[in-house]
Amino acid sequence: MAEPIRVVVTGAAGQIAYSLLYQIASGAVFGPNQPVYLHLLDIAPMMGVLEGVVMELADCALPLLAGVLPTAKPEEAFKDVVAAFLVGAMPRKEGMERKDLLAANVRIFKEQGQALDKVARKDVKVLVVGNPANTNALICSKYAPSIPKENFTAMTRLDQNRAQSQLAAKIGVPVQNVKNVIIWGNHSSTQFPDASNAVVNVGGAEKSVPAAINDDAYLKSAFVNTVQKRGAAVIAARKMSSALSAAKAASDHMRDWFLGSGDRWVSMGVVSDGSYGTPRDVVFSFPVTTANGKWKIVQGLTISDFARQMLDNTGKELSEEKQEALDVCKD
Ligand code: NAX
Repeated sequence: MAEPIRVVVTGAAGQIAYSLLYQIASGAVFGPNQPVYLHLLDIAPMMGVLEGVVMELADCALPLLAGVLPTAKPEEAFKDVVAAFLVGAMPRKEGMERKDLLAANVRIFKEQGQALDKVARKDVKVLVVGNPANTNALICSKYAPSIPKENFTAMTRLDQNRAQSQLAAKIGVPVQNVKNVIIWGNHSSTQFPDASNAVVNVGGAEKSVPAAINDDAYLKSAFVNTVQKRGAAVIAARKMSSALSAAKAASDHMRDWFLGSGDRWVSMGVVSDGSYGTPRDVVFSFPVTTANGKWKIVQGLTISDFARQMLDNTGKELSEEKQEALDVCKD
């Protein structure tokens, strides 16, 4: 058995963490031979609830769970971690403007960036789930200058999984038969779910998804809208936001980053190098491949006029969010 690795989950008393912690502690993320020491961060008023989560983790009797540290102190939570799931964030309250939500969350991620910088391992891999995820990841990285900026990512894997599932259902194949669907841009309603390079295995033969579906209007409108609005549809039905699927997506993202994506592209929000004419230095979701703990943007794809418009639109939103966030950080 390997030595245990330290992994932190923030927002550990919340609903996404409630599913995510089991996945991490059962070996679904770091593999069946890798013990984990879980650090659980939440805010002070949630320590009672967190104690219940700690009890349940013990009651799961998981062989890979080497220990649990519940805390309300970021510097304790981030000490020596190799992986950080930053799930905790301020939820939108009634009457709160988007701007106020951004300001509240940017402050949290500034403070957590500073704490990571001080006490985490320099090779820590950070996944931001808490919204606005892309801009939170950017701010976190900015305040952790001793950690490479490639180590900060934002989650768009839930959007990718939603898109893949929609396409598989439309074609009538199992979900794993569809690959290389892309989420571009922001984890928001401006995101661009793009099936133009996706491929599908139908009865043993590989086909392009646009050829298999043969309905350009569907791929440009109903498909895009369904994926963009899936989060709202889940809230309308469940009266709570996506949690089971969000936790699964966070596990997928971190597992692929640590263990490799194989022959599949995966979408991750990463600090943009300007690829595909996107704004530099915003956290933009691209198709990437991962190997040996590193991600690489898939290059050389053809961008249609429609795609260009969609990429520019979501890029513009990210540039605006970045400016607003930097203004908040000045205070
Ligand atoms: P919950 O409200 O159930 O849990 C959030 C937890 O974070 C709470 O326990 C809260 O006390 C804690 N928290 C707040 N401030 C904190 C801080 N400064 N440090 C540590 N913990 C803190 O929300 P949940 O449903 O778990 O969602 C968490 C976040 O994920 C939200 O921001 C949500 O918008 C975001 N999502 C992001 C998705 C993505 O694809 N990137 C999809 C799912 C989800 O909507």
